[in-house]
Amino acid sequence: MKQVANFINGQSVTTGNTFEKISPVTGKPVALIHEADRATVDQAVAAADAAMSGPWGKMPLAQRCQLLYKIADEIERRMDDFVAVECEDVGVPEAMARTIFIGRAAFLFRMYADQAREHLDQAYNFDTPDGGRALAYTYHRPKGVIGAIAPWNVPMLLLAFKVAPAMAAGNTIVAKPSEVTPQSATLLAEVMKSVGVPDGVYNVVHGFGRESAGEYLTENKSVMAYSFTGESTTGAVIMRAAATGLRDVSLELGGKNPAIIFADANLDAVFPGSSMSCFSNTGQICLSTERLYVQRPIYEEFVERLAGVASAIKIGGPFETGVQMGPLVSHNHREKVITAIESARDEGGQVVYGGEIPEFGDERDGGAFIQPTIITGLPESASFVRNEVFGPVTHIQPFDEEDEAVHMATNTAYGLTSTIWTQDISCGHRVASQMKSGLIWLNSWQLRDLRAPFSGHGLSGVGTQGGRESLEFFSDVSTVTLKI
Ligand code: NAD
Ligand code: 6OH
Repeated sequence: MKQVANFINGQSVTTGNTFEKISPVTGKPVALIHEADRATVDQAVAAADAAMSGPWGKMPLAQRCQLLYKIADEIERRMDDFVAVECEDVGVPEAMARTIFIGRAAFLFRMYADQAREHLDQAYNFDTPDGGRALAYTYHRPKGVIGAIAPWNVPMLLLAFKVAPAMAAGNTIVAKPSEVTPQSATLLAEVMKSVGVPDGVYNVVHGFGRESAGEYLTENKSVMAYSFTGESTTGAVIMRAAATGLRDVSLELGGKNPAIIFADANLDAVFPGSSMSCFSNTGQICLSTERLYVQRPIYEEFVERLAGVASAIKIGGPFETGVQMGPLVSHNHREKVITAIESARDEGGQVVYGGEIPEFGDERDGGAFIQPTIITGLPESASFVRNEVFGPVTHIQPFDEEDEAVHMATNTAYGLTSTIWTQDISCGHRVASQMKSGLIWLNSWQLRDLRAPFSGHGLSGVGTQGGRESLEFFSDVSTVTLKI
């Protein structure tokens, strides 16, 4: 079987301890992953630390940026290889892997190269109290070794959100991909090597969280900051570990994202938009919508039509013609989603569509598939309405007045994204101004300029990602002031 090794100081590093990567499409093992023990993780951090004092640490910004461009080019040249491993690991339809998972990841390496040149240093001249002038300018220095701990839902893109700005700002990296999706981070190591990134700048360690590579990485005090994407509870554990030595954290965490659909909305746009926001990547996108609030005059029609859209979604493996939705990422995760749907039934919810495991009559029956699922009739206090499920599930609730919708939409400890559908521009902006979330969409979903800031409020995160914001996180800044 295919073996996936760690990557340290430019070399593949195998360990005596392997675990299986199981296909979410068939349930069969597809690769053996070499789990890093504490000594292997420490070796990766030491390599990253040493690389800060090597050619990388002395490389001028412009040259670093040229390397980032080459990485983007090489990712695109090897697009088919990346798409193959993301499809194998996640089970996502090929077209989505190509455009979002890998296409956007390549884009990020170019974007951060441009942004680093534009934003890293600033200068101000100003009046002094004695009537003279002074000049203040900044140095942005890399923080050092960055621990990049990534989730399984959009593996390459979410890793690139960390690695590209961290490298643009001159840092070195130890990446810990999810144990469920280990392959694209390892393929990225091949890219780094082939374009001439100095050894030790980008390292990969494989393994789990607790008592494995993730925890060992958070316990190594030579790591100066952690960029983490994953569950809110894991974020809290990492923040606690990073407090030792006062190391910095950037946390992109879970969500329970609402959409408010007003009766005047353009329904021709709302249905494809809502279907995408609830079901694309099998609901496993942090930006996904799990709560829909629909104004009463269109509520009945809306539920019926969305159920129709959900029932027409073609479910299957990544490379099947016309497939729109793949499996969940793993059988473990499907158990969690099924448990959440059962809890919704127990709490009085009606499953309007879905909730079942589809039958194919072939090897896909061994996979982790589930139907897109629409539920109605739950109180706001129900666990299904309050807690993130992270599957192709949504709850639809009617509302009468704007204030009521705003109240229900914001009645959550999370604050990642909100979506508003209305043709009344004033209403749209009024409601947007009251949403407590990092991203707010009006009449669209997932439309992003990746230079724009993105932060999670409340349980959804700590810190802000974006062009300038990410570069700031990965830098230590000094201000030099000179009296002229
Ligand atoms: P997770 O928290 O289980 O795991 C994320 C990563 O952390 C994995 O690499 C895992 O091995 C590692 N990890 C787990 N425990 C650890 C520990 N104690 N110490 C160090 N590392 C540890 O999350 P997941 O299940 O992989 O991802 C799904 C979650 O991620 C969802 O909650 C989703 O909302 C969230 N997410 C958020 C965003 C965002 O931008 N806000 C984006 C994508 C996913
Ligand atoms: C978290 O899952 C974020 C995903 C981001 C995107 O899919 C995107 O396209 O920006």
